[in-house]
Amino acid sequence: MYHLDEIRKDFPILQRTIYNKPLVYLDNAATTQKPLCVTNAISEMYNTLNANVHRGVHFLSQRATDLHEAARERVRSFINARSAAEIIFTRGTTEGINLVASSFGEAFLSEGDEVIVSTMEHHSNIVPWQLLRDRKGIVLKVIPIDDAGNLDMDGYEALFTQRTKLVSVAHVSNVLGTINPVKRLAEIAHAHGAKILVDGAQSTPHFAVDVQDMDCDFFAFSGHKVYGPTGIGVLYGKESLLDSMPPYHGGGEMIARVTFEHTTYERLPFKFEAGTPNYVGTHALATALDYVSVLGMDVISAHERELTAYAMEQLRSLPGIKFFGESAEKDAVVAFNIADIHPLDLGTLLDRLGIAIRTGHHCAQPLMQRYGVESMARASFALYNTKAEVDAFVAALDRVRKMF
Ligand code: 7TS
Repeated sequence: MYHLDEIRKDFPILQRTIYNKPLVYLDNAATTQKPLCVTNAISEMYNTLNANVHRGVHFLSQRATDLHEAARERVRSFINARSAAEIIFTRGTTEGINLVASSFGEAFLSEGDEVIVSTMEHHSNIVPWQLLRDRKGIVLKVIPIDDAGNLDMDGYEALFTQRTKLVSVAHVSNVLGTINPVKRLAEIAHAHGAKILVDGAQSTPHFAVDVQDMDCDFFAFSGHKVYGPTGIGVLYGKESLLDSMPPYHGGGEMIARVTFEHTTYERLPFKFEAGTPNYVGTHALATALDYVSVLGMDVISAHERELTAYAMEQLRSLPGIKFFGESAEKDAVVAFNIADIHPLDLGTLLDRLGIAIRTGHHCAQPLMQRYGVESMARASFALYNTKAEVDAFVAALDRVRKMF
């Protein structure tokens, strides 16, 4: 059973008010709120176990190292990777994608080689490839989408040539909520001899992910979107592929032996983890993954799907509403505009009523261009949101709409 009242007690921030109104937090795609177990894990780590990892023989360093490496194993099982050597800790999705662009790009891409992304990508899955284009002269190709927000699969397949080396796509769009058919995308990429990176920033918080089943070559996600802390994320890569790639950053932790003439590198995953890792973050992330796993990803997913469908249904009754993203495969994100009201005005007025939504281009300007708008309003749901909150949101929206 899913006891929302109990679950909400785990998130202290949900008890607070904004302008004397109960907080209705619907900006979960930007970042999720943190359960007490996660914030406790952080303070406990600093208060009782803090020491740098992988270098001390002393008790605290060894204990901190154990927790850090246990967190890696926890992440491995969460996304069902084959080996913990395939789990690289990063600062977040953005760093993971930049790592691949830099390192895979260095090893395997040369002038004229092609990388495929999609129209619905977040800027963090566009700009790293453009930087690589500036450095190396690669070609960036874009999968078109239909009006409902589905990838055009024929258009996708038509993009491949002999020069296509990598596909990099979002698992779930942070604007449209579309759940992309990543397993099929991977099959097609592999049939053309290309690798595939899946941006899991918006999938890991919402449903169970299995990197072996989807057969992606890389998978990136952010801890802070899945109830963990900021500043920690994960890049998964297939071991043989990671092995064949050069380091991303140089420094401590990533070396085997250094002389002024020559340096050899550590084995995976340390080769890609230069410098003191965010071992407090990894432990807190593992705690967050435990939290959602105990609730059950399937149960979370069912709750959020129901809430999203309910929100769409309620919103549909408002005159002048226009949705962006109406795929049959849709996750916990609802992007919309209403009549001629500027989303910024909408967001500001809703905020005064205690309701937090996101407005703007959502770091997906090419997607805004696809729909011919500058900005959208977006409500996004998490495991702790309730139907009563959706009702409050819809009522507030109706009130604001009538003011214009
Ligand atoms: N990819 C997708 C699909 C995202 O939604 C985001 C963040 C990122 C990558 C980048 O993640 P980061 O943790 O490295 O910053 N998306 C959003 C959003 O929708 N609103 O704020 C951040």
